Amino acid sequence: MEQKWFKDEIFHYEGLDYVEKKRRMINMQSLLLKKLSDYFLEEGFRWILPVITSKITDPLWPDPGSSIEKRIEFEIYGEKVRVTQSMIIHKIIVCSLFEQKIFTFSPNLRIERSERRNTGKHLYEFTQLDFEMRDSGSRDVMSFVERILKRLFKDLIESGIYRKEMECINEDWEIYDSNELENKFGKDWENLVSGRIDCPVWVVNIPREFYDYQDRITGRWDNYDLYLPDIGEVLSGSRREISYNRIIEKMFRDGVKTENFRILLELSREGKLKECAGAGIGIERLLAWITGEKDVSDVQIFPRIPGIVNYL
Ligand code: ASN
Repeated sequence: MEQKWFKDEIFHYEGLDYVEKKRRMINMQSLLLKKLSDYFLEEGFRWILPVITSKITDPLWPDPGSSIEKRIEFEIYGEKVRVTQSMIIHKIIVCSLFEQKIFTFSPNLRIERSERRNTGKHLYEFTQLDFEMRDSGSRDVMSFVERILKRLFKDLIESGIYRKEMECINEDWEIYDSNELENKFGKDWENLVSGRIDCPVWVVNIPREFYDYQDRITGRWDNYDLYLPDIGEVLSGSRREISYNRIIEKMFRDGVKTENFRILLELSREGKLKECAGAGIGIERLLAWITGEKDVSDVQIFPRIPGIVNYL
């Protein structure tokens, strides 16, 4: 594939308009990062730096929403390491062993299939505001998220940045079960929901990776995603699975290799994993939603569109 400077070489052809657009985006990005980090720090979270390479990363499997075509693995110092797909395992460990509440702005590399280049919602490199809370459950995380996002919307409206749906700050956001949505919209519910809502909505009980808590008897998943109008899923998280037997059982069920998760398994066998819950907010999607950009890559200074490798 021919290499590009930026998407459509717009940087060369559209000159100043393009530069001005990117500058506005950088300003908004800077404002958003400042506000979010202020809210987290004020709520008592500790800010940690991200990891880029590790022997352990999120398997992103099984997950109905994922389309990973390649997991990046290489050798350093004679050891095989992976590039972070999400810091989920690190978050659970830090939260269990060291600090009650933590957050990080974590770059994630997810080599999505090229077919996703036109969705306007997928990137092969993006950043999540990933956080974790000890002694907490789903309700705690969901109400915390509503609190900070409503605060953000209110602050944005006050600074003259407006979207109609930002007015959804005086009500509780609705909660739908993924089964209910599948019955209503079919298997493709994830892509249809965002076009049919006027306020942010929660979707719960979504079958996916071993680290999300699943009730052994009912089979119900204690997890949640937040959908925003137009842009779709902007946050995903769960109460965590900390029981050694359950983690092992689910890894076998899903064909996830246990040797890749040795430390996590040791800690859970020794009873050192604490009850915790958390989530990750997709920064680029949130920014695209706030600015009304149709394509999430437009908010990146150096776009990372699936299937397209730029010069920068
Ligand atoms: N950040 C998500 C969580 O906290 C995990 C992910 O990105 N796959 O559950």
